[in-house]
Amino acid sequence: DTWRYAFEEAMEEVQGKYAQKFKEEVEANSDHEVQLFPFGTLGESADIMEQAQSGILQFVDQSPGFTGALIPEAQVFFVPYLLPADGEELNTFFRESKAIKELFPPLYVEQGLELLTMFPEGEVMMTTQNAVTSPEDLNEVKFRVMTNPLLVESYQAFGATPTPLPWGEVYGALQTGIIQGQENPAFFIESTKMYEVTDHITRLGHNNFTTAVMANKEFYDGLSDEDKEVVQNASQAAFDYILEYQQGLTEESLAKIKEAKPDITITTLTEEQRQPFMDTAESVEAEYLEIGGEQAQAILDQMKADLEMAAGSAGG
Ligand code: 6CS
Repeated sequence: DTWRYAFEEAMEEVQGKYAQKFKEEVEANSDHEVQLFPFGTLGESADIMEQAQSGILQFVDQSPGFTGALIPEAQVFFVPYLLPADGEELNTFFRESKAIKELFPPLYVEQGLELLTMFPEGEVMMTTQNAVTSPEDLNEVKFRVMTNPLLVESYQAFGATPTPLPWGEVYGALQTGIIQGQENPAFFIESTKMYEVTDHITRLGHNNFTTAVMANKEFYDGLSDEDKEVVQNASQAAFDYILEYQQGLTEESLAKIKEAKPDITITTLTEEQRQPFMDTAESVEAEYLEIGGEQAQAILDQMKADLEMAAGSAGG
């Protein structure tokens, strides 16, 4: 069979690299073929998700940034400063999280999806047209966020005017001044040339970009045990590969940006400058419990337990 797999990024971006590895593994270990559909070939993130739910696609990569309306619990990834900045710790969390492996899958099943994996795509940074060192600097800044209610809350708490938009509209909206800022990991800022339409990059350490890969549930349930194993093994191999692939990627991407645009500023906020942003975490977390669905509390508690485990094992 030919299995169709769509994702939200280009072939040579992180989701594309993951998908290529998944394809390679499936094709090496079965008679199936995987056909890849990068961003733009089948529509926006919301479109490919619908196609995966309806079974037109067998696999989809959609980030929780867009899954919030469908699975409100997935908004937990937008509580600021919840995920650790440390790479080792972060990877351990994603590798072993019980929230991801046991609590999230039934929520995806309710939407007709088999959750295969979640993985990090790098430290999220702001790129803006004016410099940002405090929430005051975001006053009146229309800041693009993914279409996720909790992310909107978070940027409101940061002092900005959050503007949810699908990805395809972001470059143009910055160019025409409809928005004045957006956030993304460094590799994506570089590859999509966000630096052409913004002048300042701010690292406030508030998040890491999480994404998720799923299969259509009916399709997955209909596979033989052998094929299910092929899919699971390919997911695991691609997961290991993508963490490895990203070693050093943030700094390399920032260096490329600096080379392409020498007068861009790249500012890492000090602890003191971060404090007012960190102070919003409590209220955003409370909001998550309000709007994060029935399992919000259970997910948050388990995430925190998983993060503590990751902190312990990475340190020791
Ligand atoms: O900001 C976005 O919408 C996009 N950012 C990344 C890193 N991947 C896909 C997503 O659509």
